[in-house]
Amino acid sequence: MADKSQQARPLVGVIMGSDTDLPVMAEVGLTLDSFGIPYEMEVMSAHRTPTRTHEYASAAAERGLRCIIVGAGGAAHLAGVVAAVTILPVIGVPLATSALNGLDALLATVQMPSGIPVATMAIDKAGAVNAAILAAQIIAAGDPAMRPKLITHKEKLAKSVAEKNARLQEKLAAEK
Ligand code: RP5
Repeated sequence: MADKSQQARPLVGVIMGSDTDLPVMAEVGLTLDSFGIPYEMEVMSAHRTPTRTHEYASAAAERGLRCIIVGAGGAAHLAGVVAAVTILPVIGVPLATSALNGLDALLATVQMPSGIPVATMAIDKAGAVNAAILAAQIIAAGDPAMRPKLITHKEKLAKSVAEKNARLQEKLAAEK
């Protein structure tokens, strides 16, 4: 996936603990692309590159990012560590990269102490997609141009369910 920083100033930081997280975290990029939101993407680790993580998180707000999406698996401390040093909203995506299938990452990401929130998504793909949609909603709070895109997104979802229901009704009618 291309780093969008060359095309437009990134509004969303997307970081992950390892390149092994990329197959799922690529969904964040695809969804941000669908909303036309410029982003940057980087691998860094709360445990393996703590200094880089601290530098990135502490500079993010001043660089103009509006929120940071963080994917990590296992003992997933990355989102919490980032949230500790930025005033930006932090969205955590727990990843099923360990023997515990993401339950470990979910609990590590969601169970933040009072005072340091991490908006924690579902494990893996649904969480990655929803993280990007939540980022769009955060941006829309201060950018009215984003709002029609979110309305269109909801309309597409409703249309797809209506189509599924129509297919089900046809099938049931044919079986009678
Ligand atoms: C976490 O450990 C990463 O987010 C990844 O999900 C997991 C395994 O990383 P690798 O050992 O594959 O680099 O920090």
